[in-house]
Amino acid sequence: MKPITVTRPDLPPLEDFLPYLQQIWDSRVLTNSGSFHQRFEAALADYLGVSHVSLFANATLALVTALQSLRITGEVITTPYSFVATAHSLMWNGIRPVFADVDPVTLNIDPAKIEALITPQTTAIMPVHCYGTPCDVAALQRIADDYNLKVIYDAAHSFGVRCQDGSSVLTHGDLSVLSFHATKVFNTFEGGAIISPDARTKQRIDHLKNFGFVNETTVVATGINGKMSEFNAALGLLQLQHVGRAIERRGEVERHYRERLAGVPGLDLLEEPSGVTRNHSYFPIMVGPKFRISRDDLYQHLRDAGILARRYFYPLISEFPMYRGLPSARPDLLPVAQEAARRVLCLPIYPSLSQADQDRIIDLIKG
Ligand code: T4K
Repeated sequence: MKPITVTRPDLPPLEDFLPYLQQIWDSRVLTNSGSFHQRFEAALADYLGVSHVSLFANATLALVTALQSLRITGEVITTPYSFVATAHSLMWNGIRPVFADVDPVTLNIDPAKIEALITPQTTAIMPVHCYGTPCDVAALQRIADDYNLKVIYDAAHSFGVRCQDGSSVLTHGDLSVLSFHATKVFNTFEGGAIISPDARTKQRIDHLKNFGFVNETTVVATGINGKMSEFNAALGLLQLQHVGRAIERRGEVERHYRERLAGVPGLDLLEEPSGVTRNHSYFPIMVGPKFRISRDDLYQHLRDAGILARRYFYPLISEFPMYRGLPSARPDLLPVAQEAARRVLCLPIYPSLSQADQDRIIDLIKG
């Protein structure tokens, strides 16, 4: 039997994409801000309800560039409970990550833990809207305002997420970074974007992602090559037509898990944030000591049956060799993140997951 993976990319019918490819073949414009790049940027801004989008080849390059664009240096306070690219983007800029523990309900950075970590070297906060659950953006902004810090959101999981007031979660902080990786709710194979609040910031980011070029002969910064190609942009344009339905279908998968897994002894489900328009990007369960087997035994039990659930995010970023020597990486300083990493298991969730397969996963979990 074919394994069931934690996710399976959603793709449009191939024949719908062929006319887009034909246009690329005809024009021979493959990259460097061609017409698909421009159209996708505009369509995406419109879809997401934001004013300025800069497309990137992936979210990691976008994070590195976001930090460059705001000239962030010194120390940045961030979460250990994320994908390693969050902290790596700091290291690529010679910035020291300072890990703050997470909130036990949302698993996002806990604003109450931040102030004690601020030093004269602190220049910014880099929170993650983990699993697409919005951070406490108001509390984070208050701290940033009090201490004159920038806020750069790693919004890799947050495509299409809207706050209680209906605004896009991407409009908070100084910059937000999206990922369109194959494993994300919305994919362009590889891809990412920076959402900026104004045209000047977008312009600086657009220079930085194109080697610092302003025109044929002027280079204003030590930029990088972070551009998205026409292939990825064309796919993104087409994917926008389907993503609404894909998110709806993910919602149905999540509802079914919640119905059938509610009340299983030793299993906790994350609270659904009230009033938030969600994207159902991940479905984490927290396996506690009262569950009939350990989290790792459950992971293996599912694997043996061809169900490839994943432990996002275990190990914590702060446990990897390049981070574990940092003073803020001490496990006893990060008890909530430690426990989440020990307990979490992300179950398969994607639009084409059949109810029969889902029921098989649930039955295996329930034993
Ligand atoms: N910040 C955060 C908070 C992130 O979560 C991420 C990425 C980033 C930043 C960086 O974004 P990018 O630079 O990637 O745009 C995956 C992804 O590679 C990574 O993008 C993602 N987070 C992370 C949470 O998950 P792996 O090592 O688990 O991927 P992999 O290859 O094991 O894929 C998982 C499953 O997905 C596979 O078992 C099968 C399925 N799959 C995967 C790929 C790549 C497919 O069916 N098709 C595919 O093409 O990291």
